[in-house]
Amino acid sequence: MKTQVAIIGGGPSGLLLAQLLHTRGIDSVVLERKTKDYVLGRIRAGVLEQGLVNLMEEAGCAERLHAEGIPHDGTVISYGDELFRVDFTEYTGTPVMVYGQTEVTRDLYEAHEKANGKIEFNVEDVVINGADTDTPHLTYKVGGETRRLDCDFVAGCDGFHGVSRQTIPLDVRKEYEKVDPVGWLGILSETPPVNHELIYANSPRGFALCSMRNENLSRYYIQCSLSDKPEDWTDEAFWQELKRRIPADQAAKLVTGPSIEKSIAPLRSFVTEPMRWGRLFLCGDAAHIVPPTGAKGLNTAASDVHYLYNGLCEYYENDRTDGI
Ligand code: RFL
Repeated sequence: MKTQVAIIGGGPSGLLLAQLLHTRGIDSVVLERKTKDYVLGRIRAGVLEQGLVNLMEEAGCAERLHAEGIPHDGTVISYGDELFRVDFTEYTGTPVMVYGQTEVTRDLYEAHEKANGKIEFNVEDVVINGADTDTPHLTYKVGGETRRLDCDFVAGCDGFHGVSRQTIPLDVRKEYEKVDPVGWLGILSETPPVNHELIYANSPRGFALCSMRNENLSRYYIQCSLSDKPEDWTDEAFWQELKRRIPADQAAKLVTGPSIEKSIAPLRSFVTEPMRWGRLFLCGDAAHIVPPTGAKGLNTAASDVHYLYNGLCEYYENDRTDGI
């Protein structure tokens, strides 16, 4: 098989890139290690900055986002019982949009399917060959059968645990990492959010975040010990601890309920360079991750996609290489 841009990873970076390239008539094939259901089931980001919203519009995938997303003009920081509001719209001129990553991915997959975009699921053993030549190709397995994909460029959108970054030789690659000595326990519950904007709470008992996905779906987090397991925390224990970390007036109106998802994420900051090696380009979590506390990961991933997409358009449309 041959394509112009081979995309490894069918997460938001990979699918967004594929969809944007499609709008400009540039062919791509996405290779995804997991099943579609698995990818669409992952609960992650929920705060979209304007740059990502613009890209979703450009990709023709923003209709539902505008209908169902909740624009937020600001956010609240609390310390003890004190609240301090930061007005994004006043300071930056743009709000952020609360819309789950699961929904972003779903919209991208729907658009990709509609456009007859090429994607292979359940791929194994992806190997990037000749990334430092003008004729790279990938080999991979599906159901035990080895396949080959020739391409002009490889976009490594395969997240932190993918193969793309590992392909860059160690004498070229530099990695910087900081692992914070705490965990980040998050739950999702079908309850109305405690506040109409996010509350980032600094308390002597540890950090907490009150976030949401929609009017009846809340996402709450508390800092926990790195050795904790999600099953160590009953829903009741979680709610009690959250209430101790947020201002009393917020705790009093917090609506609790059963969790429908509970997980602990490590808090890690990581960046690798270079992000380009020959014809291989890293995008998103493959190149850098930030702790989910900052709600930045998906947005920085989208920024990478923006630059790579524009560089590739310049290359294919105007025969220019300065963009890439
Ligand atoms: P992803 O989402 O990890 O997708 C990578 C895809 O590549 C596939 N893959 C492979 N495919 C083929 N061959 C291989 N060898 C492969 N290896 C991996 C994987 O199966 C997967 O489908 O990376 P991508 O696309 O760069 O997207 C990055 C974002 O997912 C990530 O930055 C955000 O989720 C981070 N993040 C948040 N970001 C925000 O901007 N706002 C938030 O509010 C926010 N909250 C969060 C977050 C991340 C969290 N994590 C990771 C636990 C909350 C949490 C809890």
